[in-house]
Amino acid sequence: MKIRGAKVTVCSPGRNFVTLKIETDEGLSGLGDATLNGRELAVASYLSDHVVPCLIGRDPFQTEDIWQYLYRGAYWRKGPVTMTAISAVDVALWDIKAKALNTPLYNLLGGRSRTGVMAYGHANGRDISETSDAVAAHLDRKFLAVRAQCGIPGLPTTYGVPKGEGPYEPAEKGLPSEHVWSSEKYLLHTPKLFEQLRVTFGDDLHLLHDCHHRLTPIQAGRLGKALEPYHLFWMEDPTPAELQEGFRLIRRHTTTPIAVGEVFNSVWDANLLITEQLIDYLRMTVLHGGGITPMKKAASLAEMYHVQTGCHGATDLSPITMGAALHFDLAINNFGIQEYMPHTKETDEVFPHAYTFRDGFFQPGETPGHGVDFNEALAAKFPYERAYLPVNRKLDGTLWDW
Ligand code: KDG
Ligand code: MG
Repeated sequence: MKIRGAKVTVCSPGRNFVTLKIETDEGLSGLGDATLNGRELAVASYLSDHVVPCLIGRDPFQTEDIWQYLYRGAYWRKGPVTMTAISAVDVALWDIKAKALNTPLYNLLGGRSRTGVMAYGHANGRDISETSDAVAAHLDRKFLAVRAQCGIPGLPTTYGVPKGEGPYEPAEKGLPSEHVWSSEKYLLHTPKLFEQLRVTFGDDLHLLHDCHHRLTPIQAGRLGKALEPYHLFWMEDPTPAELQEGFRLIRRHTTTPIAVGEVFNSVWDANLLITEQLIDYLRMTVLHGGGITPMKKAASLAEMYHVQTGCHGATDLSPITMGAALHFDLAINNFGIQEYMPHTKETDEVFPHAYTFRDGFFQPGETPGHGVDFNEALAAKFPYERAYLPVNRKLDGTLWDW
């Protein structure tokens, strides 16, 4: 079998997605997601202008060699644009291979290691009572794990909290909006949220929280310590992770488990975090982490150091990534949890998929490949729309992490 061609499509059925379809001379095709929130067109160009011409005529079964060709062969290594593009190719090739062998993808990754994939949903609210209602709504839908975020008194808007009606979507149409931030107000308020959630919902529910890189390590240590009585499943992205050593300081002060890595694109972003056991969950995905090929290796390294996976699964990861991630989650031994945010109805129609959710767990489905399709005709009705993540400033105007 040979790769005959590949096509990149950018569409916006509610938000922007970049999709790669690789076609073979035997009529089989595979799909990969190449979406990089707010930088979609850069990855589309990287693929069509620089990668697709190099794929023609190659054997799609050579997933390892093609991955190395695109990674080592480019000379310029890593970076979110490069690694998202490589991932799209890698996931599409694994999809072709599984389809050719007429088996669901998880069978090529080790087979089933569990009966289902536990996922957490997002409960957001403008205040503690609204967040509490959102947690209750997740329990009604049988979620066993919920991430809780809420507005902070004294701040007009907060990350993770929808501004208007409807579900939360991190990117906003047009140029970036601006949020205001105060770590001091956040640190005072957040323990009150979790105290109330434990009083209302008891001890069994898994509760998670995302700090979104906004704290210094010592502030993160303080928050983790304050949250210990509420035994969180994890505290996510407590501090920016470019300085991996910074997590030593957090670890010295708290036993609250730490998850990090949704912005990582290589195992080299997490080597110290893993080998020094500075984190408990690695959030890197098959999308931004370069595909299934390197994620298998990253997960194996993590397994040796008691680190589990907790793949990023926000709305800017298309259903193709969700499908591929669920096969990966089902197969590896050190799976921890999978994030889930519902896509719009239009997105689900553009990407019909085999995965299903029931009683707290996802199933990737038994369709050969990763089980996610792409309706190109429908996608053409939703052209690209400029959209960005908001930027974040401290009360005095200093640009801060968001
Ligand atoms: O692209 C960025 C979003 O996916 C991110 O803001 C969502 O932090 C996030 C999360 O944990 O899902
Ligand atoms: Mg996050």
